[in-house]
Amino acid sequence: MQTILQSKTKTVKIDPNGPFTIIGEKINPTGRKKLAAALQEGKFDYVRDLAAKQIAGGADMLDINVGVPGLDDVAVLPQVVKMVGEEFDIPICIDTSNPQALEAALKVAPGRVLVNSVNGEESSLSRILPLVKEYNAAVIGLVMDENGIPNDPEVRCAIAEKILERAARLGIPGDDVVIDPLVLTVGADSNAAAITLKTIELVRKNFGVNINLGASNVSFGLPDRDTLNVAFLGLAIHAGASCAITDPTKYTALIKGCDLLMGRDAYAAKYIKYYRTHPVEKV
Ligand code: THG
Repeated sequence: MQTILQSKTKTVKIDPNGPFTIIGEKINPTGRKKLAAALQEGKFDYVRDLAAKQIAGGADMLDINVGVPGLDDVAVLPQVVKMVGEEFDIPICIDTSNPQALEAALKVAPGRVLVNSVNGEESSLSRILPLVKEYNAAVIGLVMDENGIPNDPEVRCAIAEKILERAARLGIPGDDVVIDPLVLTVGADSNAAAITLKTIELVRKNFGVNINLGASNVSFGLPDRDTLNVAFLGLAIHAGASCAITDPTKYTALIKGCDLLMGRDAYAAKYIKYYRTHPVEKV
């Protein structure tokens, strides 16, 4: 199972057997007032800056989310996707729940994009999947539906199966559906990460498809988020995740380390190459 994404000239392959694919999370105005203001004013220099910094840090792809209350995402999402697609040579993950904004962005995105996301709700399946097919994209499937996000990993897995079946009916193969087992903060429910880790294992065993996580969700509302984010990424990678929407400016070294420790980096070549270009400062 390989999910193949493209930018102007580059190809990224998400593969269950690694190396792990890093999707930069920072073009997302949730909790970022400066970005929210810049998007509302149509000033994209700060977006450029966030794209450049994440690519320098080691991002393989960039997630683009312009979700600010009151902002016209049908107009702004395609503008930002077009700008990033033209000025940076890196595949894009379009992060919106609005099918109209998604279609407007798909029309102007270069290469082959990852649509973030569809879920098990009928309204989502029937509106998002046909767009994925029409624009020859790949898609992230969230394991939630009309009843919300189930606590039982088996029930999350059943929603993954439903999404995969509905995609297959439209001719979208399992290679092009990346399942997101969903992680919520352990600040609200201390079992949240354990449920997600179990779901990763089940989805991987039952379907063999690629698995994505919005990894930084795990630590919302808690102190020292970096420690939790790093620990969770390590556990999720070992459990079988193949990509994450995360912060490449902080966690790329950890991810390269996990690839090496899991026997996916011959002669430690990628780990050492990353270290040479991103030396660790001594205290
Ligand atoms: N699954 C999928 N897509 C997703 C999520 C998911 N997209 C959105 C989100 N969850 C993943 N992206 C982020 C982006 C930023 C943060 C968390 C998850 C974050 N931001 C800081 C905050 O809000 O405090 C602020 C920014 C910063 O300091 O860098 O934590 O689960 N498919």
